[in-house]
Amino acid sequence: MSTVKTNCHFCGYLCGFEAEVEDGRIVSLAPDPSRYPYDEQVLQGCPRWRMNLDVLDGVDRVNFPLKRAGERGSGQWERISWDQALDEIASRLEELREEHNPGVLASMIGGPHTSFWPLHRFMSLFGSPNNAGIGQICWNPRIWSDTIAFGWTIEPDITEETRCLIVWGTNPAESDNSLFWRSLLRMHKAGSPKIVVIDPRLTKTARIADEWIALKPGTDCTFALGLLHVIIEEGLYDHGFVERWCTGFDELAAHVEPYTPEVVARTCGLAADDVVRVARLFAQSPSAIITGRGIDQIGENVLPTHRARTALLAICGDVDRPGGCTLLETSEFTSELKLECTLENFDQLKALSLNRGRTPLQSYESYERVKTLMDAAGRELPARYLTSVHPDLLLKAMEGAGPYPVRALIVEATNPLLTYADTHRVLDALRGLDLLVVLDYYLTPTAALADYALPAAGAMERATFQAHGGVANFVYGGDAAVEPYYERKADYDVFAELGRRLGQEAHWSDDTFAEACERALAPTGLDWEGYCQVGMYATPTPHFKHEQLTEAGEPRGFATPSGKVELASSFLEQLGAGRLPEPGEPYRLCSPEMVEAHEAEGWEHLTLITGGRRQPYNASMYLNHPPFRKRQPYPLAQVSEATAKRLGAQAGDVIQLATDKGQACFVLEIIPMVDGVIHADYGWWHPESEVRAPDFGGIFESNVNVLTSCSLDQAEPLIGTWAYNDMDCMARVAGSPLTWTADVDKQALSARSADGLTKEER
Ligand SMILES: Nc1nc2c(c(=O)[nH]1)N[C@H]1C(S)=C(S)[C@@H](COP(=O)(O)OP(=O)(O)OC[C@H]3O[C@@H](n4cnc5c(=O)[nH]c(N)nc54)[C@H](O)[C@@H]3O)O[C@H]1N2
Ligand SMILES: Nc1nc2c(c(=O)[nH]1)N[C@H]1C(S)=C(S)[C@@H](COP(=O)(O)OP(=O)(O)OC[C@H]3O[C@@H](n4cnc5c(=O)[nH]c(N)nc54)[C@H](O)[C@@H]3O)O[C@H]1N2
Ligand code: SF4
Ligand SMILES: [Mo]
Repeated sequence: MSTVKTNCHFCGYLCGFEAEVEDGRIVSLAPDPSRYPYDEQVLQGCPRWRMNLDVLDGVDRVNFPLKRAGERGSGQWERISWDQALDEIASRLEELREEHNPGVLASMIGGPHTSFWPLHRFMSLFGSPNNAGIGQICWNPRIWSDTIAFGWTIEPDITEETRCLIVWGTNPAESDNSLFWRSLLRMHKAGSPKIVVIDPRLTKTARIADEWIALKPGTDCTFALGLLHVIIEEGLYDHGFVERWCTGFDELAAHVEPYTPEVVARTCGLAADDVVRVARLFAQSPSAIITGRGIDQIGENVLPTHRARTALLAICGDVDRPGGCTLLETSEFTSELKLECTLENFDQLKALSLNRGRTPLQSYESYERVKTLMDAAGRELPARYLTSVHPDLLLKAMEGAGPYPVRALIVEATNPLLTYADTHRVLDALRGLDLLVVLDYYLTPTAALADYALPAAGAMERATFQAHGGVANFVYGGDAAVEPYYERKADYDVFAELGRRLGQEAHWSDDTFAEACERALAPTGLDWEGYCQVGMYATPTPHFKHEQLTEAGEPRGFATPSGKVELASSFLEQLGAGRLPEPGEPYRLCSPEMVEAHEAEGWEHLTLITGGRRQPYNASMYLNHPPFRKRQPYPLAQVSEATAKRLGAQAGDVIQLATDKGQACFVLEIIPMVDGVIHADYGWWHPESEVRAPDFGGIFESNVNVLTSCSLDQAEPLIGTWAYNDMDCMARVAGSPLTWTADVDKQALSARSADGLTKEER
């Protein structure tokens, strides 16, 4: 028996564990607060960590490489060796590359479940730019907007000095119910900083706020322009910082002039005084803003909202100072950019990029321009995330609508039939491929379609190295506790072995992921053992970096074309876009004809928001864990009391939602939220059923992405962000029950909606 330090990977914290290992198997786990995040309570408050051993050896894990034996999706598999699987995949990829071009291969990833640079390195060296992921609807708008405004990425810096914290479109009580949620509770109890929650729903987080701003979905940019209007008109901005460090202030002031509190209140469904109060609260410096997918997933409004956010921080003097936000440091360990090897093949990738001419910011061309600015400032941004292919363009290429065919796909750590937009379209596209390889823990609905379903090693079977997408000098994680069980392989090993078969040997000299991480860490002077002992490498981030003097005796400033914070963006102007943030239109999923026909049959036309996080699940994962299913047995949709009345529905009724794309059903819950809006859960399927054609484990019953779309026609035009919020749908009480609803306890449902907080939290 030995005791080994290792990590959980059920969420971004990667909490430290001590594992008791006997004969290569973990027999017990205990929290290890001596390592990151150094907090016993994180583990105590977490419903998931005890599940690690169940998942590690769960009965439904894929443990051996599987090859499709029958028709695609028939559920018939043949167990094969890794050598056979990788030899066959490599030779098929080589054939396809020769027949077409390297872009013939695409990849899809999901949330941050593993390190994705090995896949990206493999893709770069293969010569394909076609990696798709969640970038456009998650990380990229923030990274791009910060880079355009400040010349680098920022992170909120919430300290005792912070006067006001805006929690914007994020619900950490459910999505981050550990460390950050507990700090919010502490702030709430201390009465400082003042907490403003901007969310159409009265979430658990909103309940502890000083101000709950219940605006209509998608009106966030307008709201932000209203805040700027008040702050400028009342002269509450930081005159010194604006004069010394900002460009375009007069333009911005003129631009926000029409956004009076009254005008803004009408658009957002608020009172004019709400705008004024929040503006005055936020103008007390320093103040901070934390954002989430509430505003990352509102289609056309995403980039403008983030740009207005950068302007708010800048004019209030909250940039690069304690209590406001920090400009992150470039990593001393090897950057994501170097690890992913994009620069090796940059011109070829650029030439084949499907985004070319379609999403001018999310493109190799824009990346190149940013890179010139970054090089001068000694900074590096990852390229594969910021150039990732738009799913609409990728699906078109798979559908045969050019500009060249995409015929093969590697799916790593994602379940696109549940989590990508437009399930029917994704299903048809994946079905039509020549080669589909899925690397996952489970035979998910997506894996059920694969030609090769490959068994991924998970946390504790592989090292972890969480490097924040490469934009900070901060990495955490630790070592594996055991070798992978059965024949599972760590993601790195799969791509290294595939790469070596395809002429990439020179780039895969490290035998294991841990060795590759050790090499990446080397420039910091910390060795692998040291890293695994403390669980992290980080250095303090100094403030006021823009004022530091260079060797030439000049202040460093900001890495933008003007060297200042760009309130009006010259970078975007060069792309032919507006210099200032303008609100956009909502994303429509129902055609006027559909609305008319459904209304005639008694359906209601509502604004749709989706995927609000909920413990204990994570997207489409853990539905196979019986204790979790007991805790939350069915998918929910939420409306306000008034909207429920309009629908003629009560809590616990089954509600049917429809768009031009399809339909999905949920159990209704009534909560305080904006009227005329419905919020539906995401990720729901039935892992307990047979996962194969035609319904792939029940993906057509309550899968909200059957309703959604990623069409570029309505997306934000620079990055291509589509929508998971601020859409529309038709809704009515369903005529028939759901397979889930045997378990609905109507009384518990109405009691629960009264107050989401526990006694201690209140
Ligand atoms: N339990 C659990 N935790 C998770 C995950 C999970 O699946 N389950 N997923 C992880 C992942 S991948 C991510 S990206 C993070 C996301 O974490 P968060 O960004 O915190 O996501 P949510 O908790 O869904 O909070 C988004 C909030 O935005 C609100 N909203 C919707 N539309 C709008 C709008 O138009 N404007 C505004 N202002 N608000 C709006 C919603 O009501 C919701 O409360 O969570 C991570 N944590
Ligand atoms: N409608 C709607 N759609 C959304 C969202 C929404 O709010 N609304 N949110 C979007 C967001 S922000 C995100 S991040 C995505 C999340 O989308 P996904 O990441 O696709 O969601 P998961 O269901 O968590 O799928 C993760 C899969 O990875 C597997 N896995 C876990 N760890 C590993 C690993 O280490 N290696 C490998 N190879 N596999 C692993 C799991 O078994 C699981 O099947 O969904 C997006 N889609
Ligand atoms: S799921 Fe829980 S234990 Fe695991 S990393 Fe997240 S907070 Fe830590
Ligand atoms: Mo995400």
